[in-house]
Amino acid sequence: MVREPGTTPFQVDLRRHLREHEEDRDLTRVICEIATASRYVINAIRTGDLGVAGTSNLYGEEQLALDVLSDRILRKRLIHSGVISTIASEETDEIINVNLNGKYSITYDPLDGSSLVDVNLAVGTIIGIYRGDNVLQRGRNMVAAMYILYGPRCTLVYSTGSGVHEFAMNSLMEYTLIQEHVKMQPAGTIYSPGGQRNKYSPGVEKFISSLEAKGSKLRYSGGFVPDINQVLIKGQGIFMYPHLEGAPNGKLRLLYELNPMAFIMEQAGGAASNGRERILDIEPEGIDQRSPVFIGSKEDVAMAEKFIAEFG
Ligand code: FDP
Repeated sequence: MVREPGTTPFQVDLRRHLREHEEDRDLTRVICEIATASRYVINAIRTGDLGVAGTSNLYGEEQLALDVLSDRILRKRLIHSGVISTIASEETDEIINVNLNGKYSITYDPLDGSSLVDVNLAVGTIIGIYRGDNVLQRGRNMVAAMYILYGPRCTLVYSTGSGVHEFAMNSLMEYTLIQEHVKMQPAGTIYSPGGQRNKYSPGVEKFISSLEAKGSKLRYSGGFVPDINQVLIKGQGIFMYPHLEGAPNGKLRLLYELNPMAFIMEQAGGAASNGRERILDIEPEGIDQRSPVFIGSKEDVAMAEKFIAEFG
């Protein structure tokens, strides 16, 4: 549903938005369970001890590292939904069969960028949703993707294949609509480059030089979710974590990180490539597969592909 200008979109909460879009009831349930789980994750991030797994807190209780805790919170809610067949989490890196009759399967990174929590930078949760019991398939088969960004504000972005919608958590810890149908401009003026530049291939180096030459500004936090969110919500620019000397597949994980973000970016009119082909077309060989990524405004991604085709 496209809302008429002049209406008050901030009144619309996530469940109502899904209902208005006539989403499948079970899919609505999954998305709402994840939204509920994120309340506990944000609470853990904001108030939890910054201990490492296996140590004790002030009260002598054993602590869980935040990423382990976030994984447990999400897994519990997903299982509780009753409609999940299979889950694969970046934290455990194994496929867990939950319910033979479940309608959906989930890939997730419960707390991406967890190494940034101690320096108080933004982190996030990334989710990919497939119909059926198979998580090891091309990203283009996904039926929905979402992420939650735990920053100064907590925001949730989702797509079920008909546009990208942004919500913010209010004082009651409910998500209310900020904007519908987020759109990417064809070219951008910000860039967010991961990895070490002295390990870039000649093609990537030339691409970066071309961005600098056109006056693009560097905008990089080191957290995949906030860095992607910046490009998406500004509606322009490019994030990349390229192939590096000694790391031909880059760093980021196809199933847990790249496919959901590629799905969302394409839904917003942007593009996502490994430098040679669409991220969503890559046939995964394992759940821990990594891939280089260039994601954002279409023309910027096409330019990266052009430099890589020519110079490697
Ligand atoms: P982190 O290792 O802190 O969890 O995929 C994880 C990730 O962070 C991304 O959030 C981020 O974009 C990337 O790794 C940063 O990688 P480098 O450590 O190579 O900078």
